Amino acid sequence: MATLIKSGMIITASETYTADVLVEGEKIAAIAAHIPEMDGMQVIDAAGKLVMPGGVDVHTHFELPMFGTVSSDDHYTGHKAAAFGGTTTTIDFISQDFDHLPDCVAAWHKKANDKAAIDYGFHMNISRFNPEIAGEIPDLRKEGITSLKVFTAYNNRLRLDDGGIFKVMRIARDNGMLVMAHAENGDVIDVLIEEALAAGHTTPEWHALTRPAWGEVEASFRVIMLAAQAEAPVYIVHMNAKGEAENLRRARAQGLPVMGETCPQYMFFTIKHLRQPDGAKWICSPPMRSEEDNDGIWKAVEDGTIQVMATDHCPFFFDGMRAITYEGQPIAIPGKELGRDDFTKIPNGLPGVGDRLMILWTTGVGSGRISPNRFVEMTSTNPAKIFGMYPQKGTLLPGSDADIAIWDPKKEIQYGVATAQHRTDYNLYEGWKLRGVVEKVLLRGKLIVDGSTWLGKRGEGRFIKRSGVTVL
Ligand code: DUC
Ligand code: ZN
Ligand code: ZN
Repeated sequence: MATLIKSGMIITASETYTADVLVEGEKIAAIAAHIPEMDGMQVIDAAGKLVMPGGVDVHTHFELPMFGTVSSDDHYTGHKAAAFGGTTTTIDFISQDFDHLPDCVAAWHKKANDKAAIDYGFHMNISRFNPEIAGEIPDLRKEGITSLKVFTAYNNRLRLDDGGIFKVMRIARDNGMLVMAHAENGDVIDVLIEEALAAGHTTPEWHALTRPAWGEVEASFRVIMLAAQAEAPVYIVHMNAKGEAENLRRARAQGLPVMGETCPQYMFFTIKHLRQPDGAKWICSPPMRSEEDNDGIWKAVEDGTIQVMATDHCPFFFDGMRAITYEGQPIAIPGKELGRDDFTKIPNGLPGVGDRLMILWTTGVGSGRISPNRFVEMTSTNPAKIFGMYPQKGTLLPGSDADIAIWDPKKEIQYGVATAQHRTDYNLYEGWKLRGVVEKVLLRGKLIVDGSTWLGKRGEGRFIKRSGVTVL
């Protein structure tokens, strides 16, 4: 069936104009000032509304095992929450749980395939490295996986040493792949955690105090210098410290192929939130930092230093002993209460995949800090370009997938756990007043969100095989 979206204000990364959008099948067929209505077309009147490409969130962790529990959104519930927030594509991280990479990939497909309700791709974590793994990395391209995540922290679990990271970067360079880096100083963190626990410090704020911003500044600089030596591009995930953004700015000014991502939580929250009685809600890694760091990240968002706004969506219940109702059924999943007496046992991660766009619209566009085009660039176009999905995803062009979010720019809501669709019992933005709300969402031409009605289905999301990456 064809769908005609009439008279909306089209916003892309580069343009703003009023037009009609014709969708035929799964694709955008035409965009023009006036497209005649034909018999049998579904017509959506978008006069006074904004029409934007569906969001692309390249950093999620659905159903991720951690500390004896699992992140509480799976590839269905997380996709549904994303869709209600205007996001139509996500990229999740495959854990290196088996000796061989193809087995790891197969396991993640098994988790996602029947559940996926929006389109999705995968990055591969490289958390153990040896000659056999080195030989398997290039074959990931045949699987449509062109990005690899490495860690400078989580000693004895996920971390590679500098030599390993350097080798992975060279393999990526030679095969047109992109290394993504989680940059904290794992050695210092381990020393500080041991000392904190020995001194009897068990509360959530110690999560932040044992992961200092200086470690992030140092590790991001190290990662950039490793990439320079490997003559490879690198993408730094979840940037949160002012000095880290300064590293990125300087490296880019020097012409190095370095890119960065941040997430909304690092623009609004600080260690003060961890000191609240419900501070565990804000525990994720890297941690919340200071107001100065928030400002430094905002500045890097405003001046173009940071290319991508993602989420690191990895939710846990605040009180996993108390059930919530999800799609009419009670459900409780162990969560933050696991670390009530010890901050090192609090599962790391936050909800965010459904919040990202509406929070950034109000705080960024609504306040005049960023333009609507920059908003689309950071949340949809740049992530699609960098991770090899553009122009299939990330824009509104004839031939692109008809992944479209229609927004009511005037509608005001009070946001919170009751509004967001994540499968968890809290929301970081509880009570925030938002102006500009996602109203309808199409995934490849199919209406999956219509106001508060969910029309999407498990299994209708499609795996996106990516063929390359782009350095911006
Ligand atoms: N950080 C988190 O807080 N959770 C999941 C993974 C990560 O890097
Ligand atoms: Zn990370
Ligand atoms: Zn992450």
